[in-house]
Amino acid sequence: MPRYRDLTHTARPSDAPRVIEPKNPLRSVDPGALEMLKVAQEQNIETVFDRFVAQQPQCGFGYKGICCRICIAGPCRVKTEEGPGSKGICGATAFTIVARNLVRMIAGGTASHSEHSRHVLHTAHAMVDGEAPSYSIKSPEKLHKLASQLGVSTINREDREILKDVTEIAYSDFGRYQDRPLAFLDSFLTEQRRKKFQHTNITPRSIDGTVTELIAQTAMGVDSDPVNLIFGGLKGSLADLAGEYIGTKLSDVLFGIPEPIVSESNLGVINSKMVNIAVHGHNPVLSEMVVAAARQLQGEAQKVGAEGINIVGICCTGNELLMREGVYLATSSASQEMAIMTGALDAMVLDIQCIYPAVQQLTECFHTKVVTTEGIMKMPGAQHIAFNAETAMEDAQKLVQIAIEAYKNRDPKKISIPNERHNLVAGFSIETLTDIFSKVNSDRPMSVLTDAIMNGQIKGVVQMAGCNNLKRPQDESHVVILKELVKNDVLVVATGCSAGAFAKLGLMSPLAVDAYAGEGLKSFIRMLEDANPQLTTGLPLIFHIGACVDNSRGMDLVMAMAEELEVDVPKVPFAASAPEAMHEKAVAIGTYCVTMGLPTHVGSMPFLEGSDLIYGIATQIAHDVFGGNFIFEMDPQVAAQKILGALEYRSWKLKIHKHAAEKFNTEIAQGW
Ligand code: BF8
Ligand code: SF4
Repeated sequence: MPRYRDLTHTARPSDAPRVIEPKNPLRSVDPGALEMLKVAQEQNIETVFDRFVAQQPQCGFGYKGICCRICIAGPCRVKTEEGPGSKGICGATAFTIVARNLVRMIAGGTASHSEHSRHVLHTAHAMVDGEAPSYSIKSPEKLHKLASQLGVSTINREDREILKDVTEIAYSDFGRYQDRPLAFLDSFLTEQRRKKFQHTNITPRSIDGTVTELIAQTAMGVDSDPVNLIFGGLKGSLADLAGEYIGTKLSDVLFGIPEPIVSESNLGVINSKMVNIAVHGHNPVLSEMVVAAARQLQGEAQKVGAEGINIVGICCTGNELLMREGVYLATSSASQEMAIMTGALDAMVLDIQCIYPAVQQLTECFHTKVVTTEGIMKMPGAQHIAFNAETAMEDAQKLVQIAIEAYKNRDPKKISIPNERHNLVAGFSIETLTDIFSKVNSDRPMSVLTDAIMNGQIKGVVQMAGCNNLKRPQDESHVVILKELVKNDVLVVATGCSAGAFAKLGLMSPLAVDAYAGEGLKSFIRMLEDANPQLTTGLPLIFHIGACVDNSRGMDLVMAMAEELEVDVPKVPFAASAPEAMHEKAVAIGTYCVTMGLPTHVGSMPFLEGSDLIYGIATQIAHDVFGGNFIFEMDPQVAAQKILGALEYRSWKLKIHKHAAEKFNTEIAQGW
């Protein structure tokens, strides 16, 4: 009998409620947000916390995914177990309706990520053509590496020429007509994953084409086969991964590979003596320019009596700037309104995604100027300045000037900045991690990580990602799971608003290693520090690998580990967790994590409980076919145990298979 049995893929979630204390508006564990919430309550200002409570209880049909609005004969709801009420008007049953709704979420997430990446791609392309003079190739090293991955020649060629070829490949990945796999996706898969995707017929042919196909497949009267629908969704999730990969790689080429950098986080980074500009959204193409323009215009701010200009980040554009420029991360998704409520935020510059329409509504009470910049993202009442690659620096300067003007209208009586800020170290690209490992073993850097797992010093790697979702208190699940994992010697890499939670609460600092890491993890991190005396920042408890699109970095990491271990991904002791998943993007990411072969915890229940069949596919059949599976668990303590169980099972099995292969001089068994 095996010592461990991984039961997570057959387990139902614990009976923890889907929404805890639904009528309690105190829904955060972030002290900065809680302090602002008091101000909001005193001044009778409505926030996301009030609106969450007002929505309770949320629609039971929606929760289960059994409401269909795909055609206007509907909305149809599956109301009974049997008879005409058990189907929609067209006869669609629960499994079809649940599957279609889920797949449309994946298509939405894929469209979102790829639209972001397309913007980075357009900028790179415009730069190559000499039409985006404010941008340059900051990392020729990354460009060359990417070119060689894609089979683009670099010999005796100018960097711009190389980038031109790379952008053309990326464009054809978005909209190719030929029947070929996506070049960016294909460039980093293990051979076994590539074959698995071919055999299961989920290799996407183009990103845009896949999104369109999914919308068509899920339209009224098209696909009603739940398995075919879900496999369509899996294909969509791989298109999502390809889109992310393009975004991450090209952002690194244009703005530099992130390197360890010191910064601070939480609302206390807003400075009452300076002009404060928050960049909020996802796209570094805009925010990098705002940072550059602010550096140039410090003098203008001094003319209006400020000490200078302070750029702070919110959500993923905050993550992008944090890891490349050391820009302070003011706050994360659920507390975005709180930045305005400090009364000291002069402008909020927006690009796309995760931006509450409420931020503009709040400016009725505060002087903050809200400015939108992208054609697909406008807000009634907000100013719009179209941001173009051709005129990027002038546009960014205009945005900064708006903030400087707004500074003059500040009401000192309304200023209330929480005294909450924490030091952190961010900026861990795969290149940086490899570099750090190479100081221990220069021939096989990744073996430093995999050996530590094989000899039991650490239990494995968990990639913590995803949003805030107020079904539980903001950040609580991220933090509870993290603490349990690191106490049990798991190496954690983090992205998005999960990274935001750790940054805001002081967990992303070298000091947190002593406070929270188990002995094995502590000794591993200290060993890396000792081998890297040139790293003046020290190493943090959690390795921040970026924004949500940078979940692709995690996939690079797991591929490198798989290669080092000579196995496919489902055998690598690596798991993913989105403790507070919220956005459609998170559904797409979670799905590709499972498809790539990872145990993937999700802490907010997606809308699939209306069909046992779909639930079973996500949690069991996925495991049989791809080696990855969803672990739906709302209770963070229980979730942490399930994730640990999945890691232990993998390393236990891997050790046995490695041992057997050595003993009998055979290949490592590839089963999972
Ligand atoms: O893209 S983690 S709430 S900000 S969707 Fe949004 Fe979720 Fe935050 Fe980053 Ni990602
Ligand atoms: Fe109802 Fe079918 Fe139309 Fe959906 S597609 S709304 S189930 S009739």
